[in-house]
Amino acid sequence: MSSGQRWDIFCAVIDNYGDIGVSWRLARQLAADFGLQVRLWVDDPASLKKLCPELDLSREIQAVSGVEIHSWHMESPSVCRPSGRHVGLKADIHGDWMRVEPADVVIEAFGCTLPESYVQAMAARAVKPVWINLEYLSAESWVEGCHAKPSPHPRLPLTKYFFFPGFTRATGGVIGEHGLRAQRQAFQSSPEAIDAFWSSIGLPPGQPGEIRVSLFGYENAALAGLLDVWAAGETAITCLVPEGRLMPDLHAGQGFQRGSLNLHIIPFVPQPDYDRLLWACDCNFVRGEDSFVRAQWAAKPFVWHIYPQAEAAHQVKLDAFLDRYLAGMDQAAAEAMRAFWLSWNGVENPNWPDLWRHRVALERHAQDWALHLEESGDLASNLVDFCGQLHLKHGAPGAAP
Ligand code: TRH
Repeated sequence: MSSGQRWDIFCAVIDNYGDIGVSWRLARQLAADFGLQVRLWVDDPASLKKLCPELDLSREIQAVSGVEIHSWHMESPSVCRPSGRHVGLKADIHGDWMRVEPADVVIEAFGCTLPESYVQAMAARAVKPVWINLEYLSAESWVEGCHAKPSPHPRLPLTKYFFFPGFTRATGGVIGEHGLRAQRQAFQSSPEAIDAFWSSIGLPPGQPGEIRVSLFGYENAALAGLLDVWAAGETAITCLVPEGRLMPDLHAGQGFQRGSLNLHIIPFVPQPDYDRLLWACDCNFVRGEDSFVRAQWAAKPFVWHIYPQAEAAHQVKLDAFLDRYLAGMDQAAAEAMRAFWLSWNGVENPNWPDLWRHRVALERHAQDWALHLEESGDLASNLVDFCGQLHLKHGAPGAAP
């Protein structure tokens, strides 16, 4: 894939910030690290604005961070995905995709369903675009067998490829920008940079002996119990909660002190600042997919609240990740971490003291894991390589193999 090549990413926001979080991060990396011309089509620009405050919601098309962002408008009633989630079919403001020239590579994020007339335009191109369906991240082993598999279109001369993020070399890897480790290490080794970051979100510098925890999430039945344990504990805990649904009655700048717990509501910050928050904290509570990956790159102990799915399908994914992540960790620490994660994803009271007494082992393992992630290759690089290989093999990359 050559620099200057055109890529389209389509993103339908189902809920929360994961779909757009992944799409926006990938779009920025493809533009910044590979010099590609990227258009991001998003059906809910207001969600993107939370992660990217520069976005002007009054404009249909605009360039931000090297990416051309387009509003993508609802055309017809929603359809049901196999996952049980409802998603709309979309068109542009004119409802006429035949006037939009498809890019060289087209990414359909999370099976969001491309507009039919856009697909027709893809098929009409002399050199067919590479068509990628970017799937959700999972640590399950079946992912390796399905990654990069082709699916010929039933009627048109097009092939869609299923690209699975994952944690091994036989998968697509996870998103990780070039130079990320160096950026993180420079930040974490600079007390001035860390203090400047705290100050930027209205917090004083950390105090000796204090533990700083970021707590991003949505409704969670285990929250009250955890706050009680922190309040009753002997160690000073500063808990930073991004403004949102976890504590809907409190707003940025508000908070409370209870026993050893000092809780602050902090602003929901742009994606690059969210990284700094994860890098600066001692432990991070994260969510769905993108914050989960960023916590791994932060190389700090973390706790994942997985996106809940029907019939507890998420439980299998959670176990699969734990099995992979905990392999090679000190056994007592691994058991405490598994128990804590399961309780944070259920309704039992999470046993914080039992987890945190393994702090040193957790920290060491988090650093090893971040290095292991790098070995799997990052998702954007893997995607660019994959599309380049198709191009070499077939000449017309999206044509049936
Ligand atoms: O919000 P999430 O739970 O998102 C999702 C969606 O529910 C989606 O439908 C589902 O499929 C997916 O999870 C698995 O969690 P996630 O993925 O971590 O997205 C949050 C994004 O918000 C992420 O890009 C980080 C970003 N963010 C900021 O940029 N600033 C902030 O202050 C915070 C707290 C988050």
